[in-house]
Amino acid sequence: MKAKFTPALIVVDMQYDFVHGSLAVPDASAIIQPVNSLLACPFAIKIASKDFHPPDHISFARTHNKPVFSKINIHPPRYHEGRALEQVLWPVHCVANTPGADFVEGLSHQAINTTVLKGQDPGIEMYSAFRDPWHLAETALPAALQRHGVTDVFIVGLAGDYCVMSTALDAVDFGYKTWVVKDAVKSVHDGEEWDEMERKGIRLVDSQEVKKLL
Ligand code: VGL
Ligand code: ZN
Repeated sequence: MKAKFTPALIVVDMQYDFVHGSLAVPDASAIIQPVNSLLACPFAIKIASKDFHPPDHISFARTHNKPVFSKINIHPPRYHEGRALEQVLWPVHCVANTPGADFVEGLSHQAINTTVLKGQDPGIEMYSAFRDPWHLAETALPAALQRHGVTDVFIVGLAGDYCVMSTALDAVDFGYKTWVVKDAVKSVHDGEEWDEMERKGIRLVDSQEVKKLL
């Protein structure tokens, strides 16, 4: 008997600020076309995430009067358990309800069935589209995947070394067969994220191979 195969496409943070704006990922506009070609494919569900921060978000250097790209330790919110995590301080980016948080121009966003927001709590950084790093709260993504009986998730978008990798690692933790489409991802610093994902059982593929699976 053929194993059940219900694929979901997860489009991570294809937003103005990560392509052309304050936190532009190198060469990010080059993945708009490959992402669009996957958005035209017959996935059971196509979900996008949006980074969607308040103006005083904890991940912004401005919030702390510190230099951009310096690092601090951040703790779980008051009354919660969990260890401190090292946090890179970013330029202000993807402020909720501003143009920087919009989908990048040219993205086939009409093909997206559901959009999940993340990073809305001022005190919590959230790279994964599934949940916060201390696993205190989930976005709408886990429930949406479950509702559609998804078996396999295919992840594309920005940034490979932050939100894409965290989302892919959580997809494995949630029990999904997890694929990252390499030619539809760009990173802030291209480096060890690929090896780390492969070590965790994530399958790295290119979009031509994905189309043959669908
Ligand atoms: C991201 C840095 C800060 C990402 C989000 O989408 O990878 N990176 N916030
Ligand atoms: Zn962010």
